[in-house]
Amino acid sequence: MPPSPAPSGGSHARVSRRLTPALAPAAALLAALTLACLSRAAAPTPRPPNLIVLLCDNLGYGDIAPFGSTLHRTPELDRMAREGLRLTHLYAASGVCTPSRAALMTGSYPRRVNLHRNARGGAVLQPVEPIGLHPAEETIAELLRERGYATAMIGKWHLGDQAPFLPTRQGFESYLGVPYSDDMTPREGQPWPELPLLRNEEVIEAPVDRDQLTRREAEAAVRFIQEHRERPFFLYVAHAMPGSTRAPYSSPAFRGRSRNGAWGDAVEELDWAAGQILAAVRAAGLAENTLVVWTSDNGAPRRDPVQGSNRPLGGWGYTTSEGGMRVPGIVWAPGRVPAGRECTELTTLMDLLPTFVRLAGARPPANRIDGRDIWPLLAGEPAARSPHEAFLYYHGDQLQAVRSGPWKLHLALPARATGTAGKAAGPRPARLHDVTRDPAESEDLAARHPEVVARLERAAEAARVELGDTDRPGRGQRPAGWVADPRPLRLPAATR
Ligand SMILES: [Ca+2]
Repeated sequence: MPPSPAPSGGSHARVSRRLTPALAPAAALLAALTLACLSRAAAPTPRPPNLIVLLCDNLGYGDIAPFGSTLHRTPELDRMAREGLRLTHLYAASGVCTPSRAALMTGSYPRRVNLHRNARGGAVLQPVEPIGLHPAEETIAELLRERGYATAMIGKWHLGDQAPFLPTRQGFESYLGVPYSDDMTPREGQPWPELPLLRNEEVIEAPVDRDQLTRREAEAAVRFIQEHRERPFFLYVAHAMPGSTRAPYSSPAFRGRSRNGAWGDAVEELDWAAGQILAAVRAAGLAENTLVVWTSDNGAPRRDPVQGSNRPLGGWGYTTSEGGMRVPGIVWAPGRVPAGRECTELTTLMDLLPTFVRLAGARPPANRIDGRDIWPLLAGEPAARSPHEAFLYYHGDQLQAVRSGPWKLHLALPARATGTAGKAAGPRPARLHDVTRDPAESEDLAARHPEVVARLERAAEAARVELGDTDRPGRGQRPAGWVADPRPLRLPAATR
């Protein structure tokens, strides 16, 4: 059953209705802020670090040399990894774009913020959707901005294309980018406009020249860094590449240059972009006070012929396989994060929010979140361990697997949600893997370790109570935002 898109009740509360109750705790918040300001005045803290997230779209675990690619040349990321830390058990909270990005921005599982599916039960938000990330959700950008950070977003947002859901309404002082995926272009029977490039809330180009996206994103990031030497900043660059098309885009300087067709060209331009951004940080004299995270929103999807690689992980993007949800991660912060190390502890993109809040000395979010502070792991503290007792693999609304320590249990399911359109496949039995030894998930150890299966099933049940599963609501879910009259994003009439 696809979920009802009905605005009344259910999971998608009207934006306006949700904003009023926020006034009640305002006095308490004001008091807390005043206290925070007073204590800061009494004991001035050093300038908190600049924080940069570089996120790629659909780039696989095995697509870059620091994670084993011998096909793509990624010299800039090689250097970043030599000077920084590789997170080799880093998970996105979903195998698809919108839920993964919602989790990164809010530190919460997609079901918690109700962006685990679109208004028709499909996997990701489409153009002209009535729903988006609820304006009352506190994003990384809002928490850091409140702490005095300059904030900017560049690139693919994909958390709602209507005005109340845009990055500028979620804590970003400026925005330049495409509001959703690079393949969401006009098509028969849909109200989808030409793919727009937005500056803040205004369409400045449509259709945008997709060949130039990575280059322009990198140049805008460099400019932002140059202009913000004097003030701590949070910069979120969500590259639209290699993206969702059969022939990813790259600028002429990179096209036809790799050994892996259009996909490889796009990956190598993303490597160049990372190099430009790190060089700008160094040139601004900010290397000793900046932390950069480079990662991807989910694994490379299955394509014929093959494009990206998730090797040595099993499975493809858009699924709950390791290849779908484990992503490459590099953390670079010279002098703070020790160089040339690997972290094999389980971490997630949801952990960025609480970790950044700690580093910035910002206020933690008022609502419950699922991410944990992983600074002890990033700093290389020898006794540091994963703060996650269990990690949950949801596909759309369905809980499909749980990992704890080395063990991943694919739950027994009467019908398995699959694909990006919310379709269901037949039943499947439980399977247990030690994903630290068997990243391809080929050897089923369920019969040999019934006690582990039972423990992970208990963890799954606890997750269902809090976050829900399929049609069962969870007590910890919060509504998505909703608008009554979604409109396509178009160029202003005068410039069309
Ligand atoms: Ca994606």
